[in-house]
Amino acid sequence: MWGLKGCMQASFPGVVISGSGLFRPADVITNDELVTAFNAYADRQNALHADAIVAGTHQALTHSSVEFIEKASGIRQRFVLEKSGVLDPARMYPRFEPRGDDQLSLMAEIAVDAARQALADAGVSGEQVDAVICASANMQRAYPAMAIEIQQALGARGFGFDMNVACSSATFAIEQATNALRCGTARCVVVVNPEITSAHLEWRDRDCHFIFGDVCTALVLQRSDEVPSGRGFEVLGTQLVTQFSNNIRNNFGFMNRAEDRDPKDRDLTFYQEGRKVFKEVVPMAAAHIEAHLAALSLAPAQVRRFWLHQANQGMNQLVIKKLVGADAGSEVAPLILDRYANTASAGSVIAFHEYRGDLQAGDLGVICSFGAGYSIGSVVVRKR
Ligand code: CO8
Repeated sequence: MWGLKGCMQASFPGVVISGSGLFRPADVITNDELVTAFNAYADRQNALHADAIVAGTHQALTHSSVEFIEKASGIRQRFVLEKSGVLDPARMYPRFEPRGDDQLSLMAEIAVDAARQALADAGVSGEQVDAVICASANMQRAYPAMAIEIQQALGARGFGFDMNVACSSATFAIEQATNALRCGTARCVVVVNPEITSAHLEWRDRDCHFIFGDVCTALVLQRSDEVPSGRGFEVLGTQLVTQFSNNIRNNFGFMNRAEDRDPKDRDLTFYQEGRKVFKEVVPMAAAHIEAHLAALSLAPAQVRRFWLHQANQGMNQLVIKKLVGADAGSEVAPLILDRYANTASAGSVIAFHEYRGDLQAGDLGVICSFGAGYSIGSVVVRKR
């Protein structure tokens, strides 16, 4: 069927996730380090504005606390690409050297690293790949698409494109890859999720400075008839939903200059109504997974593993309790957010990457993301 254009397959082949990869930065920031830096920043700001604070025209900043972070989120540390800038109280964001157009960009570099691991895991070479989807909550630049730079670096053929559905970028991309493979427009697709969250997190905001970490995940998806039996996870179904919400936003974009905006305006980095997100998204996510499984004539109790989005331990606890009465952090719903924090779209894929080796042929699993948009994506898989 090679060479068909558009959805022209007479019968749809099965699709298999045949490999996964994970790029993890070398730098780690513990909650202790994070809170020490934040509190030093707050003290500096309060000293700078001491008179205005006394006059009541400027609000004093309050200290952050490790206890709050661990209780409210379950996060204990995060990986970041560059920690010295984040922990510098006079700066509070990472330091990246600008690269020339003739150099591989940073986002492509971490994506290529994760993609090569996933290809090695799948036993596939770069030139066998004929589609690259770069799916992430933030792209390093407007164009050319990150995916095309990654495609070239991998020595892949075919096409590449970028897509952004915030925290659900990975699951939405898995559906696009699955559709391309079923339609015959591709035979081997790489999905990469480079999340450089440290560059668009507001590290100076106590309410959210602890939430995110940097990472890149990659998956290889292939037609099932091209993957040796007994390898990988067959995709049984994908289901996506979106519902508009202003509760998680970032207004950074190409219009800012024309709007004469101050680049330091608070709404030009991540901001959210965390409590509303928590309350609204938990029931949506649990109902979504239940409905998706029901559509496949499956019940949650038949699922061996849920690789859930990794934003907040309490959220996962409620979702998994509602579904199967189990605990988040148990082998049914492993947690990785204690070590990685929220890595936007990569979280559920990290959980899949780290907690899939023990599944036996026939075992069922669900990869599920939930986040900004709102957006929810689920992928039901069966170990081959
Ligand atoms: N230290 C000490 N106290 C604090 C701190 C802190 N760091 N932060 C807040 N407090 C205080 C508050 O001031 C408040 O005090 P008071 O009661 O006196 O007013 C109290 O603690 C409680 O505050 P909250 O109600 O805000 O705390 P919560 O218990 O709700 O916990 C969480 C906050 C952890 C943020 C929680 O609400 C949560 O996790 N919600 C879910 C959020 C979520 O999942 N968001 C997903 C967004 S990610 C996504 O979709 C991708 C976006 C793109 C990526 C962007 C990358 C940068």
